Amino acid sequence: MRALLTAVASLATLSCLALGQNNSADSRPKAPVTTQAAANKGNDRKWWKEAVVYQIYPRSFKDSNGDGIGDLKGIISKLDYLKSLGIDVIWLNPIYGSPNDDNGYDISDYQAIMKEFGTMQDFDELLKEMHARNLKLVMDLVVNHSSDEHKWFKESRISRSNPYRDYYHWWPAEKGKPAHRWSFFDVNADAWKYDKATDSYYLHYFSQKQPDLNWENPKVREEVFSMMRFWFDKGVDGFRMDVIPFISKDISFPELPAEYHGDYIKYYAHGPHTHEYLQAMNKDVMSKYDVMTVAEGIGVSSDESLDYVDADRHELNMLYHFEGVSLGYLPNSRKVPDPKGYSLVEFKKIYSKWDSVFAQKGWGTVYLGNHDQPRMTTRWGNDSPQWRELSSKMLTTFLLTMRATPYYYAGDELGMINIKFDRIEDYRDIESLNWYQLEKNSGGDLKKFLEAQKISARDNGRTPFQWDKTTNAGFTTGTPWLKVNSNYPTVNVAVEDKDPNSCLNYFRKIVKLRKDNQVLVYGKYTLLDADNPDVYAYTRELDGKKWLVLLNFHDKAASANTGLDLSHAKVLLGNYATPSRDGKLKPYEAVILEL
Ligand code: ISL
Ligand code: CA
Repeated sequence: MRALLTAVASLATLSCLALGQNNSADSRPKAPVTTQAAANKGNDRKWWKEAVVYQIYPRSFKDSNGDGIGDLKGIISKLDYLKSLGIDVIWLNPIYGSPNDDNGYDISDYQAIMKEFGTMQDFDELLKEMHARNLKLVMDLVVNHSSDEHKWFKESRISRSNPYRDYYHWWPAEKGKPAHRWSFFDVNADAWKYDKATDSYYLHYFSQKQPDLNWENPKVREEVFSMMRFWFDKGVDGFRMDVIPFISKDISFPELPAEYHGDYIKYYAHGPHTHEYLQAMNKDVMSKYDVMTVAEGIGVSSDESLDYVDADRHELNMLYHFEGVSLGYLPNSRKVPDPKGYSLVEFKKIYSKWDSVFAQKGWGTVYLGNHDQPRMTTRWGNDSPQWRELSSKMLTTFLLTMRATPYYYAGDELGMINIKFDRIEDYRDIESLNWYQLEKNSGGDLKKFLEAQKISARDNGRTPFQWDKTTNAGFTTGTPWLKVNSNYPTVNVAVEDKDPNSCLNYFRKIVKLRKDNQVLVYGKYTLLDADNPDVYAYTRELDGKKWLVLLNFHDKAASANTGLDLSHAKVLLGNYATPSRDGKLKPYEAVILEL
């Protein structure tokens, strides 16, 4: 139990995600790049550094056929909207064949499209139409595990001598119970599942329907690499790599080494061959295409991140850390928010530290929302009617002005907020359902658990996208797979499109500002007034240009003490009609000044 609690704690201390983008006008298949060394030296400029990545959770974006589930045709029908945002890259969560135990993160066919989402023909059309609009497509690569319904696993479990046996991690029962491993999504939090057919246990870091692939087997690596080439040959522009730091395991499966002190996530991210496998992947696959890659940097600390993204190492381009999004949860809890809120001083420290990691080499990412996170406005801003729009625009300002590729989550441009379900029956996410069961089995306080989930549950970020004020926000004509937020009559694309001061139009403006001004991409970042508990202040500098970003994270007026002369400052963008020019900020005020 103690191990379980610490592991859950370490989960809470993680944070989650992000991706990058492009600017080459287009075209597939891509010409092989020269040499990786020439292409990727030091701090060179790259399309994916200059990109704004926009993440779509396909299940929740737009349903074209009334079955209540978003699909590829739905996305195709909204490409002009996506283009209108000014973004460059779209990252799609998994759209492959899947029985949907974990909404597509359990893949049964890596080279097919999920039935609910459409056909390969729809996919080809989507890619073609995106490229015609100069939008790049990044797919999700989920290769730490497959579905138990994948052909490989079905074969693997038949007999100990099956040719696919070593595609997964098996432990023969006659050797006794294997050393404990913790599982993210298991009602007993146990990552070993006994399988009668061969009297053996198999490993599943995630749900029982997500067995871990055995990367120590060269055949598995070759299968994955050839599958990646299949998608790159189609013209896909990159991969976001799901829990990629977990792929390599010590297959003797020893007791947890003492140095990890019950911190399974950290242990999982420190397998013996991770970097060797990523280098092989780069050499055999990525180096042959002009594509971008971003790791879900789960379990990776700031001082290890360059091992993944230093161009000289020929592994990946970017990584998204979990330190930022983990702030403000109570230790040893299932993402229970600290009643005192989070400390802005800590927040600034974390993002400034991560900026400094990539000051000379590699490249960073920044995000506040994704499909594993609650809505950013609820979690990091203020979702009350009075402050929703202002705080949401303030957070958008932060994301679009950092020296890192922004990964912006669909719906955040509208200022969407958490749905805050009262009942467990409304949840669909395996994580919440499983944790509820764990809580119940251990006699925990279910009411308290449900209160915490209103802030932190993943389903808050997965409710249907809000298009207009018609039934179900125009997402579906049927019954949506997850309830629609009741604020949809006012928070939606149709309404915001017409309002020059909406969150949506603010997002469009700031994306354009970033795209037009490389100072926001490559400019040096300097944190000012670090101890100010209310204001996040920083400058960005490039080629003689100096811009100042001031963000008030709280609902009271606050002043920034930057020590800079603001008398000639010019306002470039702000979230109030009359933006502050003197460093005295209104509640949740955001302003970008040219000095
Ligand atoms: O959100 C999380 C941490 O706050 C975890 O729930 C999450 O499982 C973890 O970050 C790993 O995430 C990725 O792999 C999972 C999948 O459920 C997530 O959606 C995915 O992003 C298993 O494939
Ligand atoms: Ca559908």
